[in-house]
Amino acid sequence: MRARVGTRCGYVALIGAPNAGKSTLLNQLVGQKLAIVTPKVQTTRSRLLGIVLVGEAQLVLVDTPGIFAPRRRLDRAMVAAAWAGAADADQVVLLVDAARPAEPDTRRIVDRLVASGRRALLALNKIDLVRRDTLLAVADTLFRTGAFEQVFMISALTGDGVEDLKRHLAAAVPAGPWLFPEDQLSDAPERWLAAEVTREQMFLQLHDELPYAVSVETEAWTERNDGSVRIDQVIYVRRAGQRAIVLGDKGSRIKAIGARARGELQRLLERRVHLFLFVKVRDNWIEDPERYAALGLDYNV
Ligand SMILES: Nc1nc2c(ncn2[C@@H]2O[C@H](COP(=O)(O)OP(=O)(O)OP(=O)(O)O)[C@@H](O)[C@H]2O)c(=O)[nH]1
Ligand SMILES: [Mg+2]
Repeated sequence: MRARVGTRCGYVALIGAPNAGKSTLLNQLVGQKLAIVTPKVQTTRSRLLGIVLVGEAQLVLVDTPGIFAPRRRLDRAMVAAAWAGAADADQVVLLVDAARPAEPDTRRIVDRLVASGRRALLALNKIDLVRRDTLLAVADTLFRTGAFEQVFMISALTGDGVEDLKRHLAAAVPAGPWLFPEDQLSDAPERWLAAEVTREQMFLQLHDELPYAVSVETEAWTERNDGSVRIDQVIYVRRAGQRAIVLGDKGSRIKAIGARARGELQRLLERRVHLFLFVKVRDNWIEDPERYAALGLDYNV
């Protein structure tokens, strides 16, 4: 890397209740879709870095799982990953869905921030859905908690207000050398991003509890001479009945999932992709330490 003067660099954690728009904001800030986004809660399961240059500043954005009251082991591991992301960061941005500001999850996070004495930036998100006077009232109520240094009103979806936040972050991270090469977008291996793309389709195309019973891992990645890549993935489900639903009538569901995921992968990798999906029943994947390691989560929390 070329030596530069006047550089700044820092970690910026994006935290918030499930569905607040953290992953959408990460993608908007990076200018490319890295993190998967769905209308369902608890889409993100582990930390993902998105890296972006703003003038002489390198922002290392940390997308985290939504913070909620954990029950299952997987939920506890996700919440621990979210708070760990915040603890390590130079700046913390709390995203709040402006249309649902009174969510208990948001309340809990604000209380914990106040207790820790750590001040965050408030990003009131989804302003495209809310009337201006309502927004101001919501911002005022949240600001009075004392948890925040400053308030930003944004739409992570349309990009409204995001430049402002980006500039503020660029000025707020500490002076110092960049931690990543200037063309690096993420710390996530392509194999992991590819598994996420398939998991996104599971969330979009399956209903009820099923997306939460699913885990996806890339098993093999084979470069072909013609420049294309063959990707083999395993979709873990917990019961035989779930496998039947994922496969669908005469394999129609898995075919649709594979077709959409393959399209997304070709866009992400910018080349031809051959995608092979296998559905395996592993009743206890949700209690299996090896699966947690594959997800980048800590099993023992
Ligand atoms: N209208 C509107 N929708 C948004 C905005 N930001 C995000 N969304 C939508 O909100 C839903 C959740 O977005 P995500 O980015 O997945 O939210 P998240 O906070 O990462 O969710 P988890 O990973 O489940 O914690 C998706 O349907 C997004 O398209 C916004 O500014 N405006
Ligand atoms: Mg997310």
